[in-house]
Amino acid sequence: MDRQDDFNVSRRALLAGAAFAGVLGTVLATVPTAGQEEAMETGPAPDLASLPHEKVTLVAPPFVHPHQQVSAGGPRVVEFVMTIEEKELVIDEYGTTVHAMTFNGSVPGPLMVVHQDDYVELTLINPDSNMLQHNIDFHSSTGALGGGALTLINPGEQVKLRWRATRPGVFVYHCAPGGPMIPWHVVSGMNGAIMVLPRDGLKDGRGNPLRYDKVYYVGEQDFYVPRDEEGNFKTYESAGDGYDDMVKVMRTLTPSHVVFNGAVGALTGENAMTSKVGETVLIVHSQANRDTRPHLIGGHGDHVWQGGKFNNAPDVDLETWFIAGGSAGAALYTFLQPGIYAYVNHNLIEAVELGATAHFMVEGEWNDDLMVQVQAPTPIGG
Ligand SMILES: [Cu+2]
Repeated sequence: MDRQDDFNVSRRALLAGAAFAGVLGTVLATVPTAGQEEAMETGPAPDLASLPHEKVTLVAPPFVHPHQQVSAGGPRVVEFVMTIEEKELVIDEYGTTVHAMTFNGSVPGPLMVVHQDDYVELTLINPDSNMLQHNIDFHSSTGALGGGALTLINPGEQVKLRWRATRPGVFVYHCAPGGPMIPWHVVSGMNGAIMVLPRDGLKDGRGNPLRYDKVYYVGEQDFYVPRDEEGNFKTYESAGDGYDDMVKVMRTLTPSHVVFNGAVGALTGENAMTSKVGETVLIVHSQANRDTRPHLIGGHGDHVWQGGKFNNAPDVDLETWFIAGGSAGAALYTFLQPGIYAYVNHNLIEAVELGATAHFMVEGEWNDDLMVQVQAPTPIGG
């Protein structure tokens, strides 16, 4: 078998997931049969012709596309397009490279924003330049494996899915092409989040409106990069070539990297998020695979939806909040002091050794009432 044949076999095997079929594959296989597809097509199609349609252009995290916090009218059909990109990504300062699988080229994929009761209409494109079959499972949607059963596409295909955003909150979406492919694609970067705002905007637990001046989306990603005998991170010709080694690392449940926005340092230094004293920032934080615990060093969570669901009253004045693996959370904070704030996963080993650290660069006037250095460091007794 020459190299080209080898490539073709591995491509076909990966597309079908056949090379990795196991118990999980049987349990979680998502490829619908014709009968299953028919069974899913129940209920009257909504009459959407009279509703306003809005095309939204997605932007790469940590930024978020422009949107209204309070909806000006009734439900809309919000149209998004996402292109799946399999691409090499450098994930740390040592040049460690992975074959990432991405929604729209970024890890995480872009944050989508709609309002409760809007229809989300997504065109998902899997270009022919990709090697693998992909789909999308929206945790915020209802039915058909979160859309996963209706969106499974091969390279060279596109699909359009529509679902109604009935529950307000921040929710994860991720690729889930069946069996062992599911965790592999998710920990290769194929996840993101959607924010479904209440039509009349966010509220505290007493019905008072809460607004933000700025929103940032921080997607946390665990990577499982195999090492060679000398302990150096390995690189592979293709995602498929690295599959067996990567699964061995994945099964240790010990990530080699835990990062924000796809790479160590992607949100620090020159890439820091910015704010000003007096500005209120909403931080949406997702983790599609693993528990995490965000903490803003030197600040707080004024109002935090730890579970990420806006029908629940937010917690107030939190020091650290919990986001369960496979979910997103949202924290609102008004900066009160200038300076550089580290925003971390407060498992500090993951923050400092594995990469889960971001920075906020905050401008403004220092408030001595909140904190002051009463005496500079001097010799003891001086
Ligand atoms: Cu995928």
